[in-house]
Amino acid sequence: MSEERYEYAKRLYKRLGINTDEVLDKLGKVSISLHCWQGDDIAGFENGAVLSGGIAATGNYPGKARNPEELMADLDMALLQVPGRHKINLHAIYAIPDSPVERDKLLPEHFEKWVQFARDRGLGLDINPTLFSHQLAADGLTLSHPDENVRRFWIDHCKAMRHVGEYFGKELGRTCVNNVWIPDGYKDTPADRFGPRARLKASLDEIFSEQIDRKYLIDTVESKLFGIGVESYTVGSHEFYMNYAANNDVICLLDNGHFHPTEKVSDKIPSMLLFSEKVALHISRGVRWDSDHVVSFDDELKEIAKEIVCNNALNRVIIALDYFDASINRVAAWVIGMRNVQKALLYAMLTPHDKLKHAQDTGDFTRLLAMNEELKTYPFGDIWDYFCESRGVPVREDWYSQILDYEENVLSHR
Ligand code: RNT
Ligand code: ZN
Repeated sequence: MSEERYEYAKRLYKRLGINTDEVLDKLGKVSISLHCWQGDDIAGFENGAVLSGGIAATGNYPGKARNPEELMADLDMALLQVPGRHKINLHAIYAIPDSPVERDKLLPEHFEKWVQFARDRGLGLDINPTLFSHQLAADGLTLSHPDENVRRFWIDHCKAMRHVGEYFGKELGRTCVNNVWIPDGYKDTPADRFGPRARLKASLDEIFSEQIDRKYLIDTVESKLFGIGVESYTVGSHEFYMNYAANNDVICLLDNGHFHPTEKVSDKIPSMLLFSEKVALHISRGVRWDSDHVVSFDDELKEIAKEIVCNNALNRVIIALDYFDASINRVAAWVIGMRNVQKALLYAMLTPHDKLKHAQDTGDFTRLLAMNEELKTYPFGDIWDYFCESRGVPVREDWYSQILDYEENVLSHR
């Protein structure tokens, strides 16, 4: 069905110098890390701790995953609606040990079931130490805590998780990304801004001191502007981590919900690419104070994709999703975000960058604006439909009826 429309659209894009067959080939190879925590509102399998760390999933849509089996089944259902081969992003609290294990004692074997899951499906795995939802993070401080014993626990946890990540990389033959995000900060104006950052720096130095083959594990550090309850000061700010990454063998992770509302991650990407080999992203959607709405196919997402694609940086920008919406069907939330990131990448690939760049460099801004506006009504959707159809996933909103069936037959019985 969509083939006819594709052939027509293909000719239009060809006139712009774009080979859509090549584009689809390229798009099919882009791997996105799907965050497991959208499936259960970041609850994890430890049973007990409530979500903390200045983040919150709001809403109580029925059917959330309550155990590993349910979460895996939900992930399967989501991935059926998404073209391509991707990765699953795990957090330490999603370990599956036979009996409870403290976070600083977690071992690769506690994640064996995830490796099995990933291997059976040709997926990769990424990991995050969990430095929240725990009694030793109850005051909102972890790696920057003034108490050395608290810092020790979290340092050991982060070290343990690097070994888990190395194991993922070795077992699955795909480099694992280990991302450190901490909630540390203060609600009100701190007396000392320097001390906590000095302690965080020392903690990170110890965590990353062990050399692990970059073939298996890449370390990223994620900054943030503020969180609920930590409005005045965040230890792990963007300046802190950008400098830390520049001086150490780790990579900056930019979450586009973690900056001032008018500050754009799309604009940061080219600057980062000039100075470091790689940059990592948590693609999210900020709405006022919140940074975790389901990713929409909006202007900023398109700009982010443009900076990745037109700077030829698909191999240098590590793409992961990060949001948690508990007010809608959680499986649908995954599908919407994944498909939107792919659409944005496709949209960027269908843009004649050379022509637009030429207009900019020759000062022909009228042509630039005219072209950019006309491109918006090119038959991008026909290319997207064909991509879905040719990769064996539902075309357009057809995926939604599958999710509705799943909701009726599975989710509603939980
Ligand atoms: C929080 C950070 C962080 C978390 C996940 C659960 O503001 O974005 O990435 O969302 O680790
Ligand atoms: Zn994030």
